[in-house]
Amino acid sequence: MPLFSYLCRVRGLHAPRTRRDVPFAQRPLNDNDLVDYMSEETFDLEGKKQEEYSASNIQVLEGLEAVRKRPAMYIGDISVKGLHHLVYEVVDNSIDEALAGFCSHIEVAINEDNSITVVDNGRGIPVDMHEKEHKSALEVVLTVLHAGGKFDKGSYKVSGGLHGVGVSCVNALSTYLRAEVRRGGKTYMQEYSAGKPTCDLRVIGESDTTGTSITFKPDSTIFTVTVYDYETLANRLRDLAFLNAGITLTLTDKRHTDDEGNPRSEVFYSANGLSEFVQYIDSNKESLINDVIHLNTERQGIPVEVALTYNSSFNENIYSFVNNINTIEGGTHLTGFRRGLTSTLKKYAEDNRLLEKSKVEISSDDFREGLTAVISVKVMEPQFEGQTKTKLGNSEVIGAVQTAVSEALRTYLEEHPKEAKTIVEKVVLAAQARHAAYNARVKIQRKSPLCGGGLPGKLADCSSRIAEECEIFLVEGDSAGGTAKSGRDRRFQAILPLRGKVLNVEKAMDHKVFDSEQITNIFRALRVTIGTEDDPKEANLSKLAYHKVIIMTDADVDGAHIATLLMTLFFRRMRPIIEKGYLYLATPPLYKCTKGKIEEYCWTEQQLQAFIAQHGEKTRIQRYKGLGEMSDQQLRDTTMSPEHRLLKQVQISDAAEADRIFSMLMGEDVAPRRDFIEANANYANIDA
Ligand code: 0RA
Repeated sequence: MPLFSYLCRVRGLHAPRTRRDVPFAQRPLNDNDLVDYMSEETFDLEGKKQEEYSASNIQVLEGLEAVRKRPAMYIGDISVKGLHHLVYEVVDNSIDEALAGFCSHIEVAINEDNSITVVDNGRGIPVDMHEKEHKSALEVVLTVLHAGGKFDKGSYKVSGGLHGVGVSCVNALSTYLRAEVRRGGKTYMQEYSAGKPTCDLRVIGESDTTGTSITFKPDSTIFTVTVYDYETLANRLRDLAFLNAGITLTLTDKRHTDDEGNPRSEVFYSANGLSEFVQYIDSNKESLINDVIHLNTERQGIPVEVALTYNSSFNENIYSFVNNINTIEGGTHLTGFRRGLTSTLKKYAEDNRLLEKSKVEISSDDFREGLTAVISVKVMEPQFEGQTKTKLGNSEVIGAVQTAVSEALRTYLEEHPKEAKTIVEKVVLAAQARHAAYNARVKIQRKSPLCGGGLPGKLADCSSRIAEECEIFLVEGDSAGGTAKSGRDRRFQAILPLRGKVLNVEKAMDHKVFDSEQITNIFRALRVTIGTEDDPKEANLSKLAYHKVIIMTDADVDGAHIATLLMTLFFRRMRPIIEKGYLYLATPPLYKCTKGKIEEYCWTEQQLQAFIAQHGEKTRIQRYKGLGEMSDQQLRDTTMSPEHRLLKQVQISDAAEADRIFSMLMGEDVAPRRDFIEANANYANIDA
């Protein structure tokens, strides 16, 4: 497997979504490839389709049959994300029990058959008879939609997955579910299949402890992927440990054992919550101040926890959560945080006459350069808005976060004048750099304006102007670029050849980025502008000409490096392109095998061996060292044409983890990079 696909798939930034569109060729698929069949089969919760199914429809289709009929409506999708969502749904119930003060340990196990067991030491789900339903409370929780919080009205139930649908949905979507409750001196058990009980609730033993254990096996007739990804679950449990200080979460993978027979296992625990979260995120960066500013309080009945620090980079890095849900699109809590930060820092700097020597005007972005922060609020009735329903809308949260941040920050600045001065100096530098970048940009745009004939000379554009169907290949090297040009379908495929190394934007300041011809060519080809007066860092995609941006590099170490540099460029400067799912990696084959008239392309060593085993001796094996070795027709057939190619979609599953990895891979410090590559060397098939 090429180095880059490992780097971006298994860790924070991964490219798991492969399109099933290579019928004739063998493809590099194995259990670890998180295959997704999203486009046709998945029902999209967001967007237009949702409107067709209003609340009234849900009531008509009452019961768990509705969940089985329209699973994506309840858990988002039926592929990788939805599969992992089932685990979060069960764990969230245990987190609620912990937040209520009754549970301290939550254990998650991936069993050998890819079923999941979640065990907690809470009070145990009640097992007494529920009057109205004529069922045990446990059975109601497991078989009635949204029944989760019914018994505990007074409790503070705020944890909950994005869709907050409850454990009954998990039951509906599992071929098998077993619940064990330890409570009142006894152990109770009941089993289910597809949401229906297969036996009565019964006592199976005694117990001097309390707690709940849920084992479930996702239904493979519903989910397109049924193999759990360790890293994905580990990242979520790590987040939960930081977000809920004091709770111990463990993850055990029983599918793989080491030489001594021990399964892979990790414990996630944080005594200091967000303070440690921020340190973890910045662990590969050079810090600017030694402290993490941490506040944990309640304003207007809203629990607010914030931690922040500064590093020497030029990136702003804020992660926000509402009820333990990562609010990728931000919202009112983020607004409150920014206002509190800007106004307090500005006032401190003015009062102490620290801004006088800066000759440039300071904008609010300047206060956030090098900032890493995590914001976590708990809101009783959150209103989620935005494209992916991950933007908090509750307006009362603005003031709560703003005052909490202002007070804590003011106190910190007053008590730490040395650190305060360091931060303000960084802000002033950011303002000066921004002005320098602006000037550099004006210069470039005068030379070759972005709009009106400002396309780079090397771009071989496509003829269609419908962005939704257009693709651009960013191709390593002029010669491969030439092959790609003759192999493409010029109606909707554009080619931009890239010569030499791409600037590492992780280390470069803005004006250097806009000085790089390579990078400005990419911006101009895509018709992405960056740095308007209103929002100097935000990429503007309103004129984006292609909805597929495909990185096509050689399948060797250099190619992997170029792909990583390009992904860094998109991650740091055009993140919305990744978030919208527009960034892809092409996967050229490694071999072409020929036996008589039979021709097959191979992407892995295993496929090659399989071909040799099947066809015996006298097979001709052609090893592709680079894109340039393929003819235009071969490149089209294997890598470019939508009928046959395999594209990996680059996704950000966990922005904080992706940030850490990019900082490490692309930053100054060599040691952690070497450790990472060594640790993953068995995955990274570095070519001889
Ligand atoms: C409602 C009431 C009580 C416990 C729970 C729910 C509960 C649910 C889950 C789900 C996973 N683990 C859980 N642990 C507890 C207890 C009410 C009482 O004991 O008075």
